[in-house]
Amino acid sequence: MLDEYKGLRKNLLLGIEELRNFTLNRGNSRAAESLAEISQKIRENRFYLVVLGEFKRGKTTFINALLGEPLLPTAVVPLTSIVTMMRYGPEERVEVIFEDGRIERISMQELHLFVTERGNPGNEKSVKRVEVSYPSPFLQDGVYLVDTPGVGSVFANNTEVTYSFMPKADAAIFLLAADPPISQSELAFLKDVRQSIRKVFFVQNKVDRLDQDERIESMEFSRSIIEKVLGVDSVEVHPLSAKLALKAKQENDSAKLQESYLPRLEALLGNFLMREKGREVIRSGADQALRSFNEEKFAAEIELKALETPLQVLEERLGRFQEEMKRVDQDAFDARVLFEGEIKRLIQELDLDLERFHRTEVARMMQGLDKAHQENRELPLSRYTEAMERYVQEGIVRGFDEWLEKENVKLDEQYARVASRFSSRINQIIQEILEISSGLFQLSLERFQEQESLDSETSLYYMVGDPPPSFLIWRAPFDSSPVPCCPRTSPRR
Ligand SMILES: Nc1nc2c(ncn2[C@@H]2O[C@H](COP(=O)(O)OP(=O)(O)O)[C@@H](O)[C@H]2O)c(=O)[nH]1
Ligand SMILES: [Mg+2]
Repeated sequence: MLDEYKGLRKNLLLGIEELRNFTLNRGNSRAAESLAEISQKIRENRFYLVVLGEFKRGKTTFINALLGEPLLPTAVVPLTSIVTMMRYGPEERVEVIFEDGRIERISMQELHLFVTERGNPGNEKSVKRVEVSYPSPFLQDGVYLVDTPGVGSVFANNTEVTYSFMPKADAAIFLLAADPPISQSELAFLKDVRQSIRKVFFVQNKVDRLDQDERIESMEFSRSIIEKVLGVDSVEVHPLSAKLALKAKQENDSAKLQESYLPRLEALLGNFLMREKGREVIRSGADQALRSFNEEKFAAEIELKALETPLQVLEERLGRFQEEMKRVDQDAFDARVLFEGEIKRLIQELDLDLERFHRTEVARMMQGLDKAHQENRELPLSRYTEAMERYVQEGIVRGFDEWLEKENVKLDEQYARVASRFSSRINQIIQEILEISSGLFQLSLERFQEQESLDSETSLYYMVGDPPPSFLIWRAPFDSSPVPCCPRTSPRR
């Protein structure tokens, strides 16, 4: 068994090396770099356990709870904007790896300047990732615990960072929150996760916000919806209160720790890692290498075809292709203008809703805040702060969450209506391009058969964040401009 495993691993590494040489010879340095990363990961037997979920679900708090220290910054607003990898090291050490390959050692206190939206807005510091070494037993034997930016917030680049990491992951912990329950956009994200990652653990965090009956009901609700959406019948959802778990570990309070459900989850993850880690590292390495191989094969096939075709014929075909494409471009442009018009109308409607919310609810919240201040002003400072924080959490954050949830449902419905009208038009255009190119260049169509679906896979996501009032960001099929309120490309693998 061990020999078989070693043989498999050796052959896989040889295959990846051969492929890497091939990509280097073809001048594809990006593919070569990514193959080198895959190979290093297999050699070092690294296992990437990635924590995924929408913003504010408690991903970072969960990682802190697993490690038993509030190491990574958390907040009530979307905070993490960079992939942070926690790995084993005999002492605490933080390294920032920049896009250009530079590595800078920083202190734990400086971490927020690099990994948060506030400290590093829109990733202006060009950080590729941050690696934190920490002497936690959970991280021993090559386990990397990966914190990702939440998807679905106003910061679209956060979503893209998470999507680009997903294909590298060996297993995922998908965090939901007990309150609010699972949303449409969360389900759309989950479908994408399942396309890249085989093993996903579902965790329902923040169960401390619910009583026993509500907790059971809400977990059952999430379970049945996930099963329906993924078309499977054996989903398990694990309860958790990451916040309570972290507090319990810091206070060394074992009764509280049991109440947080973390020990059960730790045992489950520990078991899984012990049994499956080696196999999963090989399996996901092979998957990634195969994807890379298919891409190279396809590119080489095109080159070969071009070499076999006489130059004159090729130029003539290219000319015809460009002519045809001009017409298709015009069609696509018209569709885009119409679609954007519809989206603008939706945004205006949302702005009106927001204005209404501002006038009524925000005014009510401010009155509540004032009232809480009046009621608690005589208390000592620490109790005063506690009471005010409680009001902010219960009266304001919760109020926003409820409004967002309702708005999300309404917008999802309206967006789905607009999207279904345009998706068939887009698919027609894609089909035309495929037919033109396959007719002229005799290329196999299978590679392109993935059609754009606006209505089922795509949804809009938004958040009331720093840049109000028009705060929409779309996962739509056209533009990739990062400006809020503009249609943008749906992040894909
Ligand atoms: N009540 C409660 N709040 C939590 C829990 N876990 C996280 N939070 C809070 O949720 C907010 C977002 O947490 P964070 O870890 O930054 O979420 P992330 O965006 O998913 O990384 C913070 O205010 C946390 O204190 C939990 O188990 N219970
Ligand atoms: Mg976070």
